[in-house]
Amino acid sequence: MSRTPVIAGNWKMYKTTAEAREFAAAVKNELQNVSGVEMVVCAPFTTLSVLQEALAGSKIAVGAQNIHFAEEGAYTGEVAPRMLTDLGVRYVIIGHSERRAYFNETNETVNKKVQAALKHDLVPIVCVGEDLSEREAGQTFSIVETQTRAALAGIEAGQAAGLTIAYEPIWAIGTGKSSTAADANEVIAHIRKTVAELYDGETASRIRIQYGGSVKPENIGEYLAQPDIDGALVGGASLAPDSYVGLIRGAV
Ligand code: G2H
Repeated sequence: MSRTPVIAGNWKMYKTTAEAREFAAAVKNELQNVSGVEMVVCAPFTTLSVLQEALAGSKIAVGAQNIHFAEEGAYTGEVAPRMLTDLGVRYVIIGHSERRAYFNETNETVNKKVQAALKHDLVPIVCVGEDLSEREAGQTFSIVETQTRAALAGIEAGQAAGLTIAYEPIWAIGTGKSSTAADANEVIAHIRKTVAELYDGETASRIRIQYGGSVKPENIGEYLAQPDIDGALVGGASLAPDSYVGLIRGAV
């Protein structure tokens, strides 16, 4: 089955509302005629509303970088799924390694967040990936398999097929060191095999699995040429409008 690639920018903790508006104005017309690729920008909560407005009428969807799993409640500083859908947000990154490392996210909270996102028709971009010591110990496959199984626990096949997984080896994030396309494809194929074991071949052939970690316009084509890689989650190289446009052009 052919899967439409998803290219998602992850702005992390960058950009004010004015900078977000400027970005949207610069990319909107440039990318108006693009087809065959889904374009997403995952922005800080404070710029989501402005981006939704500035990108209205374009093919670029807006995503968040986190959610809380509760419907609402006394959770100071948190944002509920329906607060995102209220803005028209479509995607949400869940379990990024920076959140696992700095904000105590676990496989269990990732699963709760995936369930909450799906309940509200948000498309989760679920991040998995090993760190350097795990890679050197030959544990890459078992780490991503454990994370994938945990993230998808209790999720039905139909819903699993519609979500996106991002394989991001932690040692390649923001370091300039990227996994080779062939190595990334091998790990992603293993994640797809895990999905097939959890559900069935049909679900595994529909779910989209991105690569993330120092992707840029110059190397995105190599990743997307691999049979199992269905797009990219891009941090640093998604911030400048020219670079974001370059990523999209490199993907089609
Ligand atoms: C990995 C990636 C985006 P970068 O975190 O999720 O960031 O492309 O800067 O390595």
